[in-house]
Amino acid sequence: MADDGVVRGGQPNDLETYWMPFTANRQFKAKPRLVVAAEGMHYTSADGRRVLDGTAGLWCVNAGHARREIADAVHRQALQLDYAPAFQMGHPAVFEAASRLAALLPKGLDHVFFANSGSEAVDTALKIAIAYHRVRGEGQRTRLIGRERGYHGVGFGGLSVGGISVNRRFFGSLLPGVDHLPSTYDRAHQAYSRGQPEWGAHLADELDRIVALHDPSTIAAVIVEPLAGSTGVLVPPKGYLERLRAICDRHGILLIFDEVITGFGRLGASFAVERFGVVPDMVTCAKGLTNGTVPMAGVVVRDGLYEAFMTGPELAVEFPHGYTYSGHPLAAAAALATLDIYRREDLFARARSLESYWEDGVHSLKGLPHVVDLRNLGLVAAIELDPIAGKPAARAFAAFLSCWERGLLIRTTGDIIALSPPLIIERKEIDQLFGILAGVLKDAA
Ligand code: PXG
Repeated sequence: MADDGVVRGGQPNDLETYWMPFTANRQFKAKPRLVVAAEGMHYTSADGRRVLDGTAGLWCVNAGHARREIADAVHRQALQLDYAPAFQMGHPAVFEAASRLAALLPKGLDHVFFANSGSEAVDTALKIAIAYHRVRGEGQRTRLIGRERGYHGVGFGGLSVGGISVNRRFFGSLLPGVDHLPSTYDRAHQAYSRGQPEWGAHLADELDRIVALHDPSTIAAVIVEPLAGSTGVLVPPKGYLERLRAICDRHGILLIFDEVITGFGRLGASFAVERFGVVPDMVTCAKGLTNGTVPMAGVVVRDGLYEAFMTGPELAVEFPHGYTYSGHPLAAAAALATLDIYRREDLFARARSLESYWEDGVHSLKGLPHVVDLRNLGLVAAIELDPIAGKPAARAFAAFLSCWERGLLIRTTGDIIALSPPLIIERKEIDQLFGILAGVLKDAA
């Protein structure tokens, strides 16, 4: 290890101690893939190769890696005010970060609760929903509705409303009183859609069935990802989100958009709220909020919800919830510097202007061996592969390893490859990305 603490070329001598998250630990430790540096669109591997980042880290480095303005802001903040108590105390940067974040969403979504991860933001939003109904005298509204194939992090709340069965099955009965909408995906009707599929708006009507079953007066909130990311990029059918909104309105049910992935320009607009023109009661976000540099997440809440809590004795804590590191000074500084970059470089519009070029790149893979679907929106794409019989996920994982060898980082889930590059990507890098992928898919056949 060099004086500056960065491992170069060598490898840490003990791979066993660290239990890696969502990783095949034994496979990784037998043949480690270490990154030691990053800049712009690229990682540097421990063996000194440049690797094109096709996934913005894990959907978070939207402005590209190693942005000096963010690093400097964090450094300055650490020297000036390293930590401020989050409860009963405040510091200026967190108030500014809240205002700047809310300003990216439509008027009315004007209050922000900070957390440190998407999982915490989701659990916070679910708790706000249930508590909101209680403070206004509808304490029986406790049910939460998620969606099959949804991902809302790994807290017990998010896991309960989530719908990825491999993530749920280890952990018992989870929260009671939860139900799930059907997934919006049906390959027979949607394969090779460019942008939003024409088919599937009617799947939102399943909410009416669930509402009738449980009685509307028992349901607190519906939570969905406007575009489902982790499960393998499911683009909402045209009209689907609009129908969900209308049904929630009819029954007094809160609608939560989990925008942990779709926020901060990923879909060529500030948020999916803007892209689709559908306004929920709460928006959860994380990842791109600080460009992945310092953990931070937020729940942006509609005025009426916040106001409902602001009653009772002035000395009382209105909502007994929060984290030691809610609105951490370093995270707030990172968020402000990140939001400055997004604005100065107009990165959300940049993503929108690249969308059709990106879309053509994605769909150029049609007809390659084992490709069964291609889908895209904004700077997101999925390539779905036919599984190897009896070996689910093996084909996509092999593609992941080949891409890594050839200098491209992709992400796979099951037999789906997901792509979500930093929004600073250039056309020639889009060509390179799909060129490497096409080669990998052809050579694997
Ligand atoms: N909600 C959504 C919609 C997410 O995508 C979370 C909540 C949880 O965030 P935290 O910060 O607790 O991880 C997420 C996270 C992938 C991948 O490759 C996706 C996520 C995380 C890691 C990998 O699809 N999404």
